[in-house]
Amino acid sequence: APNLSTFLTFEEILAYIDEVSAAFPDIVTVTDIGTSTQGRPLRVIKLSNGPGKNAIWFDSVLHAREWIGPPTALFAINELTENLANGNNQALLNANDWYFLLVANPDGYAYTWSDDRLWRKTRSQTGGLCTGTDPNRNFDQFWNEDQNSNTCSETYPGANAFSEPEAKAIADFLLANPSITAYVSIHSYGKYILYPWGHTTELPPTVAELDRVAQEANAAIESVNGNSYTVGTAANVLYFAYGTSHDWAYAKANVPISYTIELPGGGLAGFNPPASLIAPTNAECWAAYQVFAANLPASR
Ligand code: 0X9
Ligand code: ZN
Repeated sequence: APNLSTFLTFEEILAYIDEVSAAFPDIVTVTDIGTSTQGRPLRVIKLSNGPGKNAIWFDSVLHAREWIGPPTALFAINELTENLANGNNQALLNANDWYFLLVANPDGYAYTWSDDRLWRKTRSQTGGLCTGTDPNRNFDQFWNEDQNSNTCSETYPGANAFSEPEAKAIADFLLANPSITAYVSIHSYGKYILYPWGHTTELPPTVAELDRVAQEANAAIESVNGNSYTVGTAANVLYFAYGTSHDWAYAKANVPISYTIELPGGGLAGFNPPASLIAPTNAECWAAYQVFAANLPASR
């Protein structure tokens, strides 16, 4: 089982992926969908017990400092492998496939362990004064509509769309795998369930469905610890952002169920909660992740 009593380094997360894939070879497939700027694998773990199913995708720590995300994905993986006998977990695995990119920005994540706990961006050279691009501003839909060319900005979108291999790898994989009909990007912090659009306050064509599923997910969250997340379009309930992954997945990969979830904060800066927050967050997130998975379209 993964160690969920503490935060895990990139290497520890890779070691757990090895462990679970060795223990459950009939269920687990491991694929490197790309390589980070500094050469780290973008390693995806797929859980499946049969062909021909639609799938839900999760990524975490696209923003390096948002450490509370990976534990929630590790918890889900554990439920769908080691804990299959518990509750309805077998039914969840029978119903659809599950993909997890646990460390979407491994260079940044490693840097938050070694140098700067609050680093957010990638670690690529920009050619400008500062290092790093925001991978969640680097997707090629609505990219850089706010015309941000400041390399020192925490939301620097890159010299061009998909300059970052971390963003490009997610996009290529979603396009190559149309069975993925739900996209969930796990972030922190603030307790939000956000859906498109983030680049405009206009509502997306399927807002009724996106809102229904998000409200249901929030109701599931509320029933666990009493926390309540704010639900709505990203631009309306949080702020504008351009070139984000959830807008891209919805608009360019035609993924109908597309969310960014902002988990609870903690610690001085909000991004460094104590390890004691892992267990309650895992419990409420697992409730929400099941709701997302239960709402995959039958086909598309
Ligand atoms: O700014 C982001 O990329 C996300 N928030 S975070 O604090 N984790 O950095 C929110 C992205 C959601 N989309 C929009 N707000 N448009
Ligand atoms: Zn984030």
